Amino acid sequence: MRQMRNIVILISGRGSNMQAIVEAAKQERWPARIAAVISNRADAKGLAYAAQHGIPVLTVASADYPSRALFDAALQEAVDVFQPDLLVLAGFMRILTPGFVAHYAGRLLNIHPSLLPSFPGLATHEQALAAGVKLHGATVHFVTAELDHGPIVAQAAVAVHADDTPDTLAERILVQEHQMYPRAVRWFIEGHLKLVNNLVQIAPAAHSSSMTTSN
Ligand code: NHR
Ligand code: GAR
Repeated sequence: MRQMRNIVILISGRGSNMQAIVEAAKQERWPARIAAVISNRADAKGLAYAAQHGIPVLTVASADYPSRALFDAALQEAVDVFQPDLLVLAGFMRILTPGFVAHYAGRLLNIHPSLLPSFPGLATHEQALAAGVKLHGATVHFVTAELDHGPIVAQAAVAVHADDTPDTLAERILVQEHQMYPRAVRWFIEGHLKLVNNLVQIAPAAHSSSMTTSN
């Protein structure tokens, strides 16, 4: 039997992407365990789901730390207890310091709710509506020091409707996120994802063994 990989997931809120990953790992019998779910906020709703599913949960409260460097040091210490092969940001809302990002280089993924490189940062659905784009979506990327600029792993697009609000758009994109993010995490766990000249390559075997996204 192949060695089980450890996945640690960082959240700040609802945790629906974390939940999608937990469910896919179980249903598809990944050679991986969700070793821990860690939040930077004690009130993150997603912690209850993870705890109910027997996953170790803990909070490292960013509000308790006087600087980003001190918070990231505490977070890194908490994460490394679980010896992660992969660290997954799932609705995690704190910008991470270059030192933290370097420690997890090549094993740190994020899902961002826009078609990068358009609309990095916060309030992406408001940004998309203000720009009048007809397509919007989400991007899975490796995390680098430069916010929302790391190598792109996968993207899913949805149509923007004339009567969309930020909430209706977010809801339509979230459906795609829940399909795309577990698939990307699975590719990584199975060793099908690699970085070549700072671009992501995905082995053909990974593509053919799972659905492709289309809208
Ligand atoms: N850190 C680095 N270094 N690089 C990335 O690409 C990162 C990152 C940390 C988080 C997620 C990202 C997103 O997908 C992410 C990518 C938070 C903010 C932010 O401005 C921006 C982007 C992302 C996450 N956070 C505020 C801060 O001062 C706090 C906002 C809040 O607490 O509500 O950290 O969108
Ligand atoms: C998701 O749409 C995710 O892409 C986005 O927040 C939502 C989190 O939902 N992430 C960010 O905005 C990161 N800054 P979830 O907690 O239910 O997964």
